[in-house]
Amino acid sequence: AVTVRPAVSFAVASDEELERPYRVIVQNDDVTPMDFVVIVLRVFFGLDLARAEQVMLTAHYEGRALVTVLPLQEAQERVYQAHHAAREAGYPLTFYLEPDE
Ligand code: NFA
Repeated sequence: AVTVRPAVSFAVASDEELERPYRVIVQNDDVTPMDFVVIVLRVFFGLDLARAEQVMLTAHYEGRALVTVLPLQEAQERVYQAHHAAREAGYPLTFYLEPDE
């Protein structure tokens, strides 16, 4: 039998790691329009309008805000999609992840 090993094993997370909860944080910037931030929070992270506006304003005034907590893999996928949409629109909107303990 042929055993295939990942060439970069450090980049491969275990199933357990992929399930660990991570905080998705949105970072303020001076360029991305407020309306665009609200749309991204609603479309990619499922926030309702009131919550999306609240999170956007918190980031705007405090520099960053908690968006949601998701398993690592899902968090990574949604951040990737949100970054893709923002770059396509020409905005620097940035999300990052941190382990939720
Ligand atoms: N600070 C941005 C503006 O004034 C709005 C923004 C909020 C951007 C939250 C990124 C995150 N247009």
